[in-house]
Amino acid sequence: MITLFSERHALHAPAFEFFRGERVPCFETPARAVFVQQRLLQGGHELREPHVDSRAVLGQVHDAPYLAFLENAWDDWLALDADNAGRQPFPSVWPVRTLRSDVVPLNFIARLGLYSMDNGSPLVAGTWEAAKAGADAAASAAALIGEGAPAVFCCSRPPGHHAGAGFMGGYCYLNNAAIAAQALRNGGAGRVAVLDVDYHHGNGTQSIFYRRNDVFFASLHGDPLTEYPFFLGHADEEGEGEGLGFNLNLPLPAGCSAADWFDALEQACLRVAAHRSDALVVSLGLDTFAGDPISKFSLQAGDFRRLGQRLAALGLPTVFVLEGGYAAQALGHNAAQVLEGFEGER
Ligand code: OKP
Ligand code: ZN
Repeated sequence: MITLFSERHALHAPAFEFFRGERVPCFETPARAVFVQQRLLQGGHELREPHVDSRAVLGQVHDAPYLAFLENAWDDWLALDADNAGRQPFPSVWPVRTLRSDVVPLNFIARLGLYSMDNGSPLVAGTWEAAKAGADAAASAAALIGEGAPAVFCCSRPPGHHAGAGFMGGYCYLNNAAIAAQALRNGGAGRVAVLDVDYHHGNGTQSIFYRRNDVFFASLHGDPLTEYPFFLGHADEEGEGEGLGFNLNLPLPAGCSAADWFDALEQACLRVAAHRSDALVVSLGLDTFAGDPISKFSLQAGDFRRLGQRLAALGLPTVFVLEGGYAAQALGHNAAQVLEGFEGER
């Protein structure tokens, strides 16, 4: 499968995140993309550089003030203190209920909170450039689909599906799946479906399209009652206004079996088919793997092949976007199973 890969992903290599109240090494590492890149090269897949600048579509998916903050964040951080070069900033206060989010503070950490949903998205010097490379891959994938490619895989990181129009969160900065979907719309697809199979609910993607009927969003994920992102992803979220009926959440209990997961996948695929989309975007999180260190589903490599086969049966031009998957050594093989299952079925 045509795979888009940029070495620029490696510019985002934060040292720490917070986990269970402690500062620990990041789970979301450059090695993840390198394992996938290497396995796909071995498997004979064609790797290409992203060739489309996503700037215009970025402005359709994300708010301008958020984009400006993210692009300039590192320079602003350094301007405060040259020693900040060796420090990762984290937010510590957020404008939740009763607090105002309409006045932008001057304080950097306060602005970081305004433009974040959690403290789970470490910022480093290369964050913008790496995230932008992922967005460029998403826009490039849509362009290739427009030229007739049957399927394209974006081997990009950091992931994107938790990032909303105006905020980062959960290791995500720019919403690559939403960018691919919007770019497909711009390229002439009347209707697009986004299917999110990451372990975690794609709250950012859902919220970006929640009031729209041209992009159907479906997700199967760990129940937010117990699993991140906790505050979105319930079954009663069906869309709003014109978007009512164009959002489907299938929360599953942590620890559920592969059989239960495939039952939910089948429901999601039937709804995707009913939407009569012209193209499909798959938020391909592989943290549903049994060996994942932060997730609690139990898929094995063979299940990922079956996932690829089921997606191929939808018969749609498809953009795959890499999201989560933190068993880094297994990530290349698991990703390849999806892509090769998909191609074997066509
Ligand atoms: C991203 B993706 C917060 C750490 C919590 C949440 C997991 C993010 C998963 N301090 N991390 O959906 O794979
Ligand atoms: Zn995830």
